[in-house]
Amino acid sequence: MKTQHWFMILVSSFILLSCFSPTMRKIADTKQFLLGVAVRPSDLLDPKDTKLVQDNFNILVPENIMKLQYLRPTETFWNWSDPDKLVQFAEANNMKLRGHTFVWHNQNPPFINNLSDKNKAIQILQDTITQVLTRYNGKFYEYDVCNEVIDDNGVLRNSIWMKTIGPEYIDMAFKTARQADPSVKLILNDYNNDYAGTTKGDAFYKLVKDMVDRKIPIDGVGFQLHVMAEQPINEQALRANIKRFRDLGLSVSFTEVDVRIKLPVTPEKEAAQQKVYLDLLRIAREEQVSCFMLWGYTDAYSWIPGTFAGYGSAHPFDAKKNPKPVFSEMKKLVTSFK
Ligand code: 9MR
Repeated sequence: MKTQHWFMILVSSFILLSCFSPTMRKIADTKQFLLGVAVRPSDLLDPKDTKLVQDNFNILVPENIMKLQYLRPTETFWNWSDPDKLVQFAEANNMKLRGHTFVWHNQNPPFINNLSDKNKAIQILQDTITQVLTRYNGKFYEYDVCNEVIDDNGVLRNSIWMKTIGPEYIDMAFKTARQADPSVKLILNDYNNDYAGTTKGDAFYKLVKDMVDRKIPIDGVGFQLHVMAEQPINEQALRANIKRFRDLGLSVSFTEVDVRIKLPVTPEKEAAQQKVYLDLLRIAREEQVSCFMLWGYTDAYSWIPGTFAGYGSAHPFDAKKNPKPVFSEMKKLVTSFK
């Protein structure tokens, strides 16, 4: 046979194989592994982005649209249209949803940033949570009720909620959420809370344990895990931390995973990044982490370069939205899950 014929056979087998190789979504479903991503409205509008999200993930979290700055920009105006579309999209595609977030020090509208009266602040906090969880009753798998309540020194952050209401705002938020929707898992989410034996990690644990001891309705904790390729995962400290929360009867979610690289990108740095992504995935599976969320899939829309000058390439798809080698390795790893 002529060389061209062999070439044609090879090309067609490759095309056939890639048509029939299961998607990451399918593999994750088969393994009963919740693998998700933070999405923007454009992910649900642009057909190319939509397909990518459908083909790879079985749980979604809104990157920004459910933050109060967007969801409730004034006391009387609610922007339900984007969250409604997200909820419909998730339902149509049989995906789960994480909610993010009610009580935070960041991305609040002016009417919240300007609060000064304690009773008014309590009313806004309770009303916001109740309205959202009434509208979307039973629709969310988990919700970040409070986000980043501990500051980098391991003490309660002096947010607008702390200033106006005092430390009891956290209990109030969880109790209100439980009352509004008994089915959603209520999560306390934070960054740099992932290792046992660090100032912030231990302060976070102490806060959560105290809530559990006092029977505040908290179901789980979120580790954001915005990490650096140059810093290998401290597996022992991460596993010890997951274990102590699970011993309290709580779930642990990896909520905002990305692995930034100090530019320029080199093959060595990509190898280090791959190790971090794979370590986190493996640990998540072995420790029965509730869900594994990527904080965005593509470098095209990344929050990293704007926040960490000199860093980038943090996501498993490149700026043209093509999978990087790290994503193929992640797919292999999920395929190998027992
Ligand atoms: O990715 C989000 C970015 O688009 C926003 O500009 C930014 C504002 O602070 O928030 C980013 O998401 C954050 C998340 O809500 C909470 N944890 C840290 C994330 C990265 O900053």
